[in-house]
Amino acid sequence: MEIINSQSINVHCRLAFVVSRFNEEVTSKLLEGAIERAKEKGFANSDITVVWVPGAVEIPIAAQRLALRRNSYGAIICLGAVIRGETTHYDYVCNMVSSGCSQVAIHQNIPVVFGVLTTENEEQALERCGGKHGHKGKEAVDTAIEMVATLRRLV
Ligand code: INI
Repeated sequence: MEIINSQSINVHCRLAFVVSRFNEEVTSKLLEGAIERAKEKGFANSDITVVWVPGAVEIPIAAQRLALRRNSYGAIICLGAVIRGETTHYDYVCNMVSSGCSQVAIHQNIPVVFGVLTTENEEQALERCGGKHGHKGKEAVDTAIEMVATLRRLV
């Protein structure tokens, strides 16, 4: 029996973050926690690239460009916050960012971690970046590391 389970296996690679500026109060917290977790896991500043984009809709094209820098990054971590209360095109924004990120992952063969919050209001978003619902930025880094380790074994 072959079982591949790379949970809590550490890896070394470079990490790229794409972060949207829309709802920056939330996304800056996502990024701060994510970088903190990466440092805890042994990543140095020189291992980390951060690209800011205007909104969640712009995340996939930046992720795609990063993926096209072949073998530069083990994973691309996308961080954003789409809040229904502030937009009438919430569903369009959610669909564009989620399907765009998964297309980059599949077509460019690189883990693209979806750390984009989709919530009804800002309070729910803040609860997910260091509040009672944990920290989705930190979880995104954990997911990235596990997927890099797993995919290294699936060659
Ligand atoms: N972008 C977000 O990241 N979050 C939002 O909640 C949001 N709202 O509310 O509209 C949002 N809109 C901007 C969008 O991502 C694009 O930047 C814009 O449509 C230009 O393409």
